[in-house]
Amino acid sequence: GPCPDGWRRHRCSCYYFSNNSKTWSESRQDCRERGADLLIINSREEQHFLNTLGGKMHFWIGLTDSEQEGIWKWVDGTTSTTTQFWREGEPNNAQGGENCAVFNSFRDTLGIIQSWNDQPCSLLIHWVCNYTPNVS
Ligand code: 2F8
Ligand code: CA
Repeated sequence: GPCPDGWRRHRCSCYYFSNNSKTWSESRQDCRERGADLLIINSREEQHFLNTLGGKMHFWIGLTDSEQEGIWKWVDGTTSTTTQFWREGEPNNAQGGENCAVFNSFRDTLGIIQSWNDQPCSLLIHWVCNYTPNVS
């Protein structure tokens, strides 16, 4: 297939789910060494795909407001305007020190899937890399 061994394919993109835990920056570095970057979620469909995987659903995504508090940017430099995928009450910059986003899905009592949370970038968490192979 178009994705390397150990990667999962969904639509046109390849996904790598880490087996260990790192800080957000170290996770991003790992992805770059793999010719990818931390996961950017582009659509509701992609968010849904990730929600259906189950298992350990707690990983860094490529979204940070380190540059400017409250302005959430993807690792490709684009600004995220999505509010619908954050967990209720998030992002809250708890204790003034949460600048990196984790995908941390669970179903609330109404059956609504709650997902993203901001957490301190220094936490050691699993991560997901992704990239879209060129068609040639
Ligand atoms: O209640 C949500 C809140 O839970 C924790 O703080 C008590 C999380 N903190 C860490 O994961 C370090 C917050 O990010 C989260 O907003
Ligand atoms: Ca938070």
